[in-house]
Amino acid sequence: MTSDTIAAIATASGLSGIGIVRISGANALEIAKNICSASLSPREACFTHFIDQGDIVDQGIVIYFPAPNSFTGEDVIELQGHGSNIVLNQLLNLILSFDARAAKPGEFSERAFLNNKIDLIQAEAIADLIESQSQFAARSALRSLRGEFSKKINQLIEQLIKLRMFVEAGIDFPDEDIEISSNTFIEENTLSIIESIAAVVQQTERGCLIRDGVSAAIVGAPNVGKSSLLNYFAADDIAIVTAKAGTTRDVLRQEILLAGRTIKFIDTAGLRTSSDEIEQQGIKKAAAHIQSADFILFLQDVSVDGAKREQNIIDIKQELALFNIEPNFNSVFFVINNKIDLINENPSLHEKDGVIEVNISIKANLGLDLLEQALKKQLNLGGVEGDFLARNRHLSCLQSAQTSVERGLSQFKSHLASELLAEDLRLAQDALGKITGAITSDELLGEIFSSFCIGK
Ligand SMILES: Nc1nc2c(ncn2[C@@H]2O[C@H](COP(=O)(O)OP(=O)(O)OP(=O)(O)O)[C@@H](O)[C@H]2O)c(=O)[nH]1
Ligand SMILES: [Mg+2]
Repeated sequence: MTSDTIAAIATASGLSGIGIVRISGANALEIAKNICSASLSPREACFTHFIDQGDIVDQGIVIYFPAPNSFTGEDVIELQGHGSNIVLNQLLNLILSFDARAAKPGEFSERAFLNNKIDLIQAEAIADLIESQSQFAARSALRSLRGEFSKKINQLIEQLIKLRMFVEAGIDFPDEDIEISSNTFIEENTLSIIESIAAVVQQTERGCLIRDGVSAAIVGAPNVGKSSLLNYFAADDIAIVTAKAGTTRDVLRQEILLAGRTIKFIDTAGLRTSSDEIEQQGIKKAAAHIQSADFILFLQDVSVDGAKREQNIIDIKQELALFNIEPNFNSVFFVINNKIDLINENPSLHEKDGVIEVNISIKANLGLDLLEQALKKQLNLGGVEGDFLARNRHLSCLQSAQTSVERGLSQFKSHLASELLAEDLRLAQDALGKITGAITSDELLGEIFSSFCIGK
């Protein structure tokens, strides 16, 4: 248990009906008794005056949550006053004039974690829930907060512990005839753990996409309508659109909500070999964004002679390679043939060999609904109802656990190296322990909680 008492304003600054100041720690109750006129009963909302040496600072509600049944696991007092920055700061300063100090960002959640009220995944989910940008992300963060992700990691850890027991028993008692720890049994169980980890890795990858949002890079030759497409989705004139090729030089980003999910559109400089230094720089900058994009919207102008229709992935990749761009191999490709108004064609959509091809006119507003539906479909493929929210940190720990177990299995298969397998299983368990916080370092905790808001 941490000994000092912390306090912070827990609500956002600004004008609001109610503002909350929170106190946590051993002195919380004593401080509340000093400043509240009401007598306090556990978990009861009491109307009170907040008093500073005889002066009434504000009036409101006080609630006392005695340890250990509080958010932090310590004595917690919540003072609900009026949502005025002046009043709330006065109240906070009054509290700090007793034996308490201002809380650091995330310190309430950190204490909840240190007092085993929540694990690290759940603590991170609190911050992610507060910061979520879409309904889908909020719902998924709530699932993590409710422990659904933690349960999966704990199940993997249990599976690993059981297997480690058998493997280590075989090492310690090699002469005993422990039938169940036969080589086949160990091999089969290790393989089954690898499969279980792989399934959670897949879900975690989706969880990271939910947290970070899906990115869609709009790519293509100059003047094909890339910036017009960005403006269409943003429903605003974010990018300059002109008939002059080479208009966009910088990378432009816009987050848009589609089907309850956040999608980050990235407009890039038109790809062409140019002697203009600014344009070259723009293309270089675009490359990095295109390489990491989840969706690549490859735009072309159908009215231009020689515009290749029915592009396949190989053609597009070859074209991008000319500019040293190698897209992420998981990227979903959309070929968007724009300006069909100029050749009097009807909008349409085809899916072939992993490429989604849509014929549209941004100017004449033709086929944009088809494109939007195709994007929504891809977004939904990426997220299954029941997904939880995850961070890249979780994914890399899971991947490192996966690598350890795979290495252990291959050494066991080729050399019957039980000791090496046992060590790799231990490493895998440690990696998973870092996700839930069973194993932590001060550095990691500092990094995680410092990104929280104050009062949480
Ligand atoms: N006829 C027609 N013109 C279009 C259509 N979409 C865009 N345009 C025009 O094409 C020109 C180029 O559009 P932009 O959106 O600036 O093209 P871009 O791909 O961003 O161009 P750069 O930034 O130079 O690479 C502008 O004059 C647009 O009005 C369309 O569907 N039909
Ligand atoms: Mg442009």
